[in-house]
This record gives sequence, structure tokens and C-alpha cells, in this order.
Amino acid sequence: LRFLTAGESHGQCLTAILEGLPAGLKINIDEINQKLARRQTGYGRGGRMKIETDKVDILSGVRFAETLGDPITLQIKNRDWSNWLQKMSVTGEPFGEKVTAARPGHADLVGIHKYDRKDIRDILERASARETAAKVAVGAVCQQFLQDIGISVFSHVVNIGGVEIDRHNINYAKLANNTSDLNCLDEAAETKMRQKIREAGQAGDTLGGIFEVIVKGAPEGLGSHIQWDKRLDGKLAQSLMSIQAIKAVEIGEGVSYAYNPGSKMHDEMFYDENKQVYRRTNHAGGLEGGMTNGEDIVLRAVMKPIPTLMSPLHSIDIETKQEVLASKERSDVCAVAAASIVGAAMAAFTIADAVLEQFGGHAMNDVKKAIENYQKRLGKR
Ligand code: EPS
Repeated sequence: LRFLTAGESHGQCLTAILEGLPAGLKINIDEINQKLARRQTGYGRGGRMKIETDKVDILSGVRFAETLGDPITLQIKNRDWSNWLQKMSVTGEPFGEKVTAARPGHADLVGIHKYDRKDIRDILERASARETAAKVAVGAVCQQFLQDIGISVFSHVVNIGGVEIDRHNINYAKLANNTSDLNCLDEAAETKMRQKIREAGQAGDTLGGIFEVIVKGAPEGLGSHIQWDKRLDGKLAQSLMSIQAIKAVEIGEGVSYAYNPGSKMHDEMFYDENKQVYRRTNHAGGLEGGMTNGEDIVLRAVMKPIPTLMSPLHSIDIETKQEVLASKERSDVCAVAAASIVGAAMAAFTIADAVLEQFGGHAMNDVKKAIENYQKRLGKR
């Protein structure tokens, strides 16, 4: 399974090509659009989200609401493009003012050097997290594949700007249809998060945070210990780390392993006639030896505060080399809730890829048969 995306933030559209899903998977476009709408919500989002209403067009690979096994082309139009027709024109001479004051923490400066450009817009347009809409569309299709074989992928926000959820306040049953616009399951923490975002916005500042992805129903044995690039923990880490603005990824209670002895951290095994081998804890986050162990997969990702500050930081002008304040663009104060939806999408793609690597098949029925046979061998119902 693989995908590519294309498109600039203020260009005509975003496009993704997803290749490798089996034929015979039912596709529900409304569900893809619901995920796209969910990614657009979030207290702390900027003016752009009032312009966009993301909807997917499927241009290939699906007929009568079923996959054909062909590459699937997904397209999301940028409604804002109509305001950028000249500045983002494919033909003609450069038009409009150049962006020349690089933002610390952004791709601006290195991008300009590496790609030999004179206008930071040539870099920021593609570095922009607008591209994550395409990732979510891809992930939403993968989530439909996973759902069909009993695997569900959820996410929720656990920290914004240092305001942390209290896990005692959380009802995990709400993961499936959480309507909070911060995608947070702890109402008390959410109120404080809003306050924190409001204060940051007023100060011209931005906030990052942490989201958690939980995958339920993944069979034991996805990924492999035998080679570095087969380890599913590594692949999942990359899939989250590759999301714009992510600076750290944790698997299970990853950081705690540094502070506690083995006796406290490794998940002990027990035997039960019905459950067979089971564990009472899940510190490992469902991954041991680079393979799923049948427990929930739990991942966390840290998002940095967005680099576009309305009270800009010290920087340099790429043209004059003078010390200036970084450029200001319309942007978000906080997009951790949006990133949490992207995180679930990227994890879904990676798990779907691992399923197909393990069970193969070009037809949905063949994939299901292969999973059934495998589960039978393991003695699972
Ligand atoms: C972004 C800047 C803002 C965000 C954008 C990501 O866009 P604009 O520059 O048009 O105001 O709203 O996010 C999206 C457009 C989106 O769909 O999530 C950036 O610089 O990364």
C-alpha cells in the first residue's frame, strides 16, 4: 500500500493517489467527508477554516461505491484558490509581494537555500499543514478497509500548551463519537485548554500539545522482528513523525521506560481458558519486538506550537540579510485537535499496509479468508 499527495496550500486543489487496496471494498464518501470536516474543527483555528469546506471527489479506482483494485485518486478543492489566482498562477511572471522574512521553526529558510528560491512562498505553500487534508482523505479510506476487518482507529487530545487531561475523567467509550471540537474527552481539561488558547491568541502567541492514537482489534503479529524496516513500531513512529509540526512520538508508555525498572514496566502474561494468553497492563502500547501483540496499540505524538506568530520572533530577511521580525501570515493559534485527526489517518494507513503485507490478496474476500485462517491457527475466534 502506498500513497502520494500533491498540491499547494493556496493552489487549485490537493490530490492523493492511494494504490494497493484490494478490490471489493465498499467506499462511503460521506464518512470520508465527515473525517475531513472533523479535521477542520478546533478552537484556535484561524480564518482559513471559515473559507474552506473540505469535500472529497474520487476521480478513479472506485465504481458503484466499491474499490476496483486500481489506484484511487482523491481530490479536495481549495476554495481559497479563487483569492490566489494571480499570486499562485501556473503561467506568467511573478506577481505580488515576495515573502522574505523567514519564520523560526518553519521550513522557510532551509527550504529557500535548498531549492534555490527567492520567495519564501515557494516553500511555505507545500510545507503548509493544508496538505494534511489529503492525508486525512487517504486515512479515511484506509479506516474503511480496517473497519471491514474489525480494526478501529481512534484519537484524542491529551495535552494543549501544558494543560493535561486527567485520565480519571475519561470515558473511553466516547472515543468512537467524540464531538468535542478540541477532540478532548475530559471536559474540565478542555475548558482550561480553551482558556489557554484564548490567552495565547491574545498575546499573539501559539500553542502545541499532545494527541494519542488508539487502535483496537489489530490481530497479533502485524510487523516483524526480523529486519529494521519490517518493525511496525518504527513504521508507526515515522507515520506520525512525518505529520507537519510533530517533534516527538511515544509508543505506549515509552518515556516511562527510562524511569522505572523492568519489573514495573513489562506487561506480565496470564492464562485464561477463554482469553488464552492475556495481559493486565499495556505499558508496551500493543507492540513487542516490532510486532502487534493483540493489545490495543497506543501511540502519542507531540506537536510543536505553530511557527507563524502574530507577535513575531527575531529573524533575518533572506534578500537584505538584515535582522528583522519574522513574517506574519494569517494562521492558527493551535491546531492540535486537527493534528489528532491526521494522526489517526496516518496510523490507519500504516496498519492497513501491515495487514496487506501480512495477508496479501487483491480481493477483499481473499484478505478476509487469509485473516480467518491465521486467527484459526492461533486458536482465536
Ligand atoms: C497553515 C496556515 C493556515 C492554516 C493552514 C495551515 O492557512 P492560511 O495560510 O491559508 O491562513 O489554516 O491550515 C489549513 C489550511 C488546513 O486546511 O488545515 C500553515 O502555514 O501550515
